[in-house]
Amino acid sequence: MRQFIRKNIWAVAPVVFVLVALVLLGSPLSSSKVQETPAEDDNLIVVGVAQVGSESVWRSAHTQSIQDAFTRENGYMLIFDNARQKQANQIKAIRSFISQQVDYIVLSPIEESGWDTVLQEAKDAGIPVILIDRKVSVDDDSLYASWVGSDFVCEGQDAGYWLEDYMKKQGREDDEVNIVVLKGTKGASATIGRTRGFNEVAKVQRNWNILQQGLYFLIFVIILQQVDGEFTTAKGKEEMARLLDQYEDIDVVVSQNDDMTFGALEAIREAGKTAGVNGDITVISFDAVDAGVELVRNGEINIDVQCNPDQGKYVEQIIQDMEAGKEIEKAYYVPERVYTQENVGEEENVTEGISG
Ligand code: GYE
Repeated sequence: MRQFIRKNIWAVAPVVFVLVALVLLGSPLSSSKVQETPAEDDNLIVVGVAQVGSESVWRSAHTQSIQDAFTRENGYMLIFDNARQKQANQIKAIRSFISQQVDYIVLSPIEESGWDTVLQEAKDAGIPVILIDRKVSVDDDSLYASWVGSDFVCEGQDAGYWLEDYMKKQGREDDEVNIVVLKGTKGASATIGRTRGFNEVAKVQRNWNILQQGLYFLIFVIILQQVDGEFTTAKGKEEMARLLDQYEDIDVVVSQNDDMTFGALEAIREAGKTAGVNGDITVISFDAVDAGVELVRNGEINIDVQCNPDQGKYVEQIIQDMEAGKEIEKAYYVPERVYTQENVGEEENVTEGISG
């Protein structure tokens, strides 16, 4: 009998142990305590963000502003995806946000085209999409709720008007001016807008100069050469080196972001030339990240057109407004300024807040 009991105690011991453990820990069979999300998570707004990548200093600041805005303390659960410069990755991220049934999707689209299908899928799932930074070109505008970003055309125009003015001030308005343009990612709103804005101003100058037609008395000549620098320092350097090799006499480089400018400046140095205020080549840049503004201060960059990366808080405000059932605008522009050597020390004179 004793032997029987000893034998059977060992047989039932694991079962008893499991039962005791279940009672002590709370049984997953009888209640849902195990792995349950903390109660307060139920109230968090879940936001899936599809970011372009981390190609530039500007992009890092942009990502930071998003992460600062969508914190737990502010009431959010942020699911952040870095697409590493591939539209296919962004589309995949959006589909995963849809299957996770997030409350909002925030998309910084790498390029403008190719979004109709996936944004329709988000719409069908009832998930509002808010665009940040760049835009999409879709047949149906109702595929996104709103957009927050920069006026890229205006940035390009600012660069063009500055150059026109600079040439006049230097008494060089009658000179031939050879310009090269380092363009950003193909098909991206920043590239399209900055190019369009600058070309608008340049085109007017071109009217004075149709050199090929032999009108030599029309004296202000702009020769534009535009190449892709993909918004990276490495590509900016490579393209600038190639251009310096190809063209003896480059007067101006328009570089569509600071990272490409940093590369271009290296290439200029390596070619034995000088850049900036007292240099051989006038340098126009975009973004105005801290290191860019520093180069304006020391004269290596002539003008840096600011692109404001601090956009997360505005998207967060849009979501709050949507939650409160308020009307929202289709587009919001962030405040921006232009840095030149003359004004670089001055306080920011931009107004806070966005304009619709
Ligand atoms: O200028 C560049 C970045 O879309 C405004 O993308 C953005 C641009 C920015 O990589 O540095």
